[in-house]
Amino acid sequence: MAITGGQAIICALEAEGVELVFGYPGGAILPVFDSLRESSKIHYVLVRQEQAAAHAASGYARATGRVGVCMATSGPGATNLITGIATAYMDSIPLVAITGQVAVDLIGRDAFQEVDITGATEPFSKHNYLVKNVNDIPRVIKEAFHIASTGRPGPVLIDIPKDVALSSINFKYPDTVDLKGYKPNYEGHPLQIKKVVKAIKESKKPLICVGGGAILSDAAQEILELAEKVNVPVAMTLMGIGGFPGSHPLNLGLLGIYGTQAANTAVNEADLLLLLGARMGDRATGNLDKFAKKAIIAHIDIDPAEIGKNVEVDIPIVGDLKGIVKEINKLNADKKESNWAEELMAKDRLPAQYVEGKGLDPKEIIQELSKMSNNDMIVATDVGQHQMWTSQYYKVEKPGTFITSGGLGTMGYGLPAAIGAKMSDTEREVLLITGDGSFQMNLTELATAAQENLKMKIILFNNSSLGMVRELQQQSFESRYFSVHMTGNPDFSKIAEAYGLKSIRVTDKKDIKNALKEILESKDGILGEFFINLDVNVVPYREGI
Ligand SMILES: Cc1ncc(C[n+]2csc(CCOP(=O)(O)OP(=O)(O)O)c2C)c(N)n1
Repeated sequence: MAITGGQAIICALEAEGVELVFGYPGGAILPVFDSLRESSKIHYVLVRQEQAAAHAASGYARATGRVGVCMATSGPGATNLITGIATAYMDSIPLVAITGQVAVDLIGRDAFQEVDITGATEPFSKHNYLVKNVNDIPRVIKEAFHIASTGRPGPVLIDIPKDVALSSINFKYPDTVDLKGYKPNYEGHPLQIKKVVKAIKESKKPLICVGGGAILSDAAQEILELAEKVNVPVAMTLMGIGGFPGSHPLNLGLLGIYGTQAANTAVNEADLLLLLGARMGDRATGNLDKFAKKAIIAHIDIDPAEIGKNVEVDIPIVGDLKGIVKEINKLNADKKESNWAEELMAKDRLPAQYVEGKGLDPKEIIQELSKMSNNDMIVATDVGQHQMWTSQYYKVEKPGTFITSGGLGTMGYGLPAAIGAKMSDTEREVLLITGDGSFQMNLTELATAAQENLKMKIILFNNSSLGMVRELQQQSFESRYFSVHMTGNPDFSKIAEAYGLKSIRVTDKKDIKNALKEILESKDGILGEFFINLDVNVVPYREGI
């Protein structure tokens, strides 16, 4: 039976098992939306700005491991998606973004709301398509989901001209994908795996560094087995948080410029460094000339382009982390007698920076929260000091329960990503930790949460500043503060109230625990605003990196 291109898109999404689409309408995408309206299988979520649709799809993807889907119209709708697509690309998050486009014969003629979105997103999408023939729709959607979710995951954009979505097609969804030149390699080379095991056996000071690939490849259990079996300490990158239990005695914490002294010293002293699904960006390595100079470095990653890109590698292995670590575990490297990094761990990892009397201590709030909350709760953050304090002091125990923009560092990511995570399972506890700067970037999404009846829990660290930038100005520009004072901040409790959320304001140290208890136990949506000390910095150490 012939259906329209718009209907074909929705049938294809249904065939992919899509249950949620986040989007915003406009003229060019209307033929698709008209079919989306009729779907009984897909729940559609209208956001308040397209960027949030991409972030929400990303939050959903991170919480579920499935492909997130967002939709927008042509021109400004599509360009508003860009930040979300780039954010997902940098963190290897599987997304399919569908945009409307002007009719095929208008392309290139500066038609109303025309923008070359495939050209614009080319450098930061895993792949993209401009579909000029309605008969290509089933194949393109099948390929898009395959590309987004296999190998190293990432965002794929599909641009659909309006006339294509209105044309008719005899719909048949393909069962298989055949993409020449795209065959991700999952099996690690057996000889390389043997080399790693030999290196582990010979090492006296082995160290594991876990990256986001551990979560994407669902390898946390295998990594735990390896670490415990051989007694190897574990450091992690920001994206690796959750890839190894936060309170495990072998966990050294975050690596890099915002990392712990223990993790950074361990990298300097290790004689073997196993990089597991970590792309070793500059924030994780610090000064490359000093990075892991005493170590043999083995790097396991699904993306061959990552191996040797930043850090020189002695034993490269391309393939799926989960399967490869399983193989390493089978080859039985003996247990090391001593945990060589124990002494490092015993040291205070991140000394208190608190100055009494000028607002609350963020470290204390996060540490209390970590103690009081359950392991299943998803914590999403925005970007800034609060993000780093959360990654330093909140003990994330399980993969997929820490959602943050690591690679692009996108302020405004937190709220829509938390909404996406919450939409994946509304019974699930989801808590957003944000700053007054980041929160204001996308706080209109509180309306999306209200519309979906989501009981959002939000902790807002209010320092009336763009704290992270202020800290950089303090350290590198002799405290010449500029453009970091958030004068004109609204009364956030009134904002919360306006969107139907309860709110509490915390200014006194003695109220921290009760406030956190109230937030954690709340069955309604709640915003807890903590007035924190502006003089607390994130960077405690720069030595050793
Ligand atoms: C979209 C975007 N614009 C600018 C920045 C640069 N930036 C990084 S952190 C930061 C300040 C964040 O302030 P806030 O959300 O209040 O968090 P705090 O650092 O105070 O905890 C800024 C401006 C960014 N990361 N993202």
